Amino acid sequence: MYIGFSEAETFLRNCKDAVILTHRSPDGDCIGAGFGLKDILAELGVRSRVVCHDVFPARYDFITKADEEEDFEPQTVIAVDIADPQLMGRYEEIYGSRVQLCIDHHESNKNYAEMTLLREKATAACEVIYDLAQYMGVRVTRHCAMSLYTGIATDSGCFKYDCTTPRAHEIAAEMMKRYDINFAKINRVMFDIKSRGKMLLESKISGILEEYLDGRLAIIAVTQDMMREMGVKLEELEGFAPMTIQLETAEVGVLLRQREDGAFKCSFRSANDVNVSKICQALGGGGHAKAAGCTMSGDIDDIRAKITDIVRRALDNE
Ligand SMILES: [Mn+2]
Repeated sequence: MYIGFSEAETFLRNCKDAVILTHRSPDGDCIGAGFGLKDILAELGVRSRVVCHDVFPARYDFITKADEEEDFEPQTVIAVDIADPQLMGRYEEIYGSRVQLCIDHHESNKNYAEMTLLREKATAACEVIYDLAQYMGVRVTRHCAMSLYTGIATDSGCFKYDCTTPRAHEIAAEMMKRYDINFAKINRVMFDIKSRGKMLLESKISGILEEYLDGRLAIIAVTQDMMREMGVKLEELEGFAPMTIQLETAEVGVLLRQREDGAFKCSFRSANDVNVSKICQALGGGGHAKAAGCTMSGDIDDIRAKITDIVRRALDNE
């Protein structure tokens, strides 16, 4: 059932001992939304714990390492920024079918929760959570503001993707004025700095970018062997997907990252009009019109062929 702010407020004010689920391969938005919501629940006197299938990357330590974990048996299950229970990883089995409240902004949301607060136009789940906090009149702490800002900044590509709403800028401005957040440092950590391995990989990656369909499709495929060779972990390749559509002819770009189990995590980006959310939904995934993802298993050449075929058809239908 889709709900609005007032039902979400009633639910949050009356819940207790909540587990907050974030998606696997966690990004700034699900991490910021999870910990931002945890702060808001704390203001309401509700204990909560943020969980994820994967370890939170170290660059988010300023968000994730803020307080001591409390031990309790969850009575409430909340999901943030999770369009599909599959994205919960090992938590799907435990909580996937009993999520009470989902707060999300993906048009591909599967409506799997009892109640879903979905704002498809929002830049980030963090934008929805900030607006909800304002609606509820709950105090937003500086840590909460930094968490939510991080989600909005990362999902908007530092306010430059066209999913960026006027509201995202307004919230960023409010956070600068009211909470004195260190936005320059956050953005440097999120967008500018990289490990030496990643810098080396970046130069290597420019060399392995493959062009298909007369350059209208660009694919970068990084296997486990390559990651080992370069000394980088899969999560350090977060943020490489936009590189695929830096190629001036590219309409669609795909970053393929091989997981340890052999399957490929596929991150699609659209430069212009191709809706990659639709493509990814056809491949069992989902996301946004210009940034979406799915998982594909099998032989890398077959995956390339399948992607080329589906992108060709999407371009033909334009
Ligand atoms: Mn998001």
